[in-house]
Amino acid sequence: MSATGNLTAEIEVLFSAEERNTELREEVRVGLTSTPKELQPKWFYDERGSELFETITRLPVYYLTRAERSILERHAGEIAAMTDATTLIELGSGTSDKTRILLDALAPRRFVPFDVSEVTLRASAQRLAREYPDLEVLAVVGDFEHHLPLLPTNGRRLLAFLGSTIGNLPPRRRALFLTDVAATLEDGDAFLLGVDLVKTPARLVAAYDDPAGVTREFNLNVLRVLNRELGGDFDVSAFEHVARWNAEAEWMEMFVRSLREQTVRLNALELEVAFDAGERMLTEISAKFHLRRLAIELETAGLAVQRWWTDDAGDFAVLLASATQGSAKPRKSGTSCSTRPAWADMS
Ligand code: SAH
Ligand code: AVI
Repeated sequence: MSATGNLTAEIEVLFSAEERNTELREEVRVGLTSTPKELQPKWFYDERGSELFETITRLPVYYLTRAERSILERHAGEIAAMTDATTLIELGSGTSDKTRILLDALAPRRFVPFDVSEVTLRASAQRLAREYPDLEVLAVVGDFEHHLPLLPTNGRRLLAFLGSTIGNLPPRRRALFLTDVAATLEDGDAFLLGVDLVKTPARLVAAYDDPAGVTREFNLNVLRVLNRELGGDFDVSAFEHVARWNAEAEWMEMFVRSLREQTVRLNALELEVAFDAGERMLTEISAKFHLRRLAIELETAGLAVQRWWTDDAGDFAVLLASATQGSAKPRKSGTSCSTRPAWADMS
């Protein structure tokens, strides 16, 4: 692919539909037969789920996206000067809406949006390729908990993980993810992380239980995903949306709660699942952070925070980090190792 004049994005699939389906089956079986029951939030994001998330980002009560956008608008120039990256990689990119601020400031040669949700990724990558004709857009369908070692290595890279999506990982998986990020970074690469900060429970609960009911729809949509993809017969109207602040863990929790005693069948899993009246199934945690504690967490994983910025209200933060001295890998000089796909080192 030539580096300029591209109006179409290249798409690489690391997480195929078959692998996704296998993982969905395994995770849903484990989650629905556990006590308490739970589902992984990555299954929210079918086409409808991604659209609902986009609507959430525009809700007055969902301050996260606006706060992060304001930080990027104010500091993208500084971020660009500090990183001087020629490749911007975005994990959990979704529609890459705020990322345009970084693309404008950095003017990188290549953009790599990376997401588990193939439909949304394809559409947003094509849109970006048309909007930025000089940008090489290489979209990667992958899981950021599994596929970081396969990211393209060529050029100085800025690895962005925005939106506080890191908060959707429980602490142990978050630590593993950050260790993976540190192991991925080479000399001169940087990691840009957006995180939501601890604040009053009232504001947090309002952000996850909006009066228009969009978050409710987003949450319940996961049951529709299971109905469609696993031959389920969830009666979505027999469940309600619950959002609550867990003060001890300092995270928001979303559940779907069964309104009555009922049994749900998932044909593809040959599984029948009984719900008690009032029983809750966890569908998402969304951890909220304290900056200094988070900096220590990053340090433990092998990442040194260079700078952080917050919005005027102190609601949200964006941190810039690099691999700690001695842990950054030396930069490869365009060679590819045998376990990496050829495109990963492409110039
Ligand atoms: N970064 C965007 C979108 C956040 S929504 C923003 O700041 O607004 C979370 C995104 O992460 C969704 O697009 C979802 O499909 C993606 N995602 C969730 N789990 C993932 C995983 N394990 N691997 C890759 N992408 C994932
Ligand atoms: C993507 N993620 C960071 C969002 C969050 O705030 O945890 C998903 C979301 N859940 C409910 N509203 C938005």
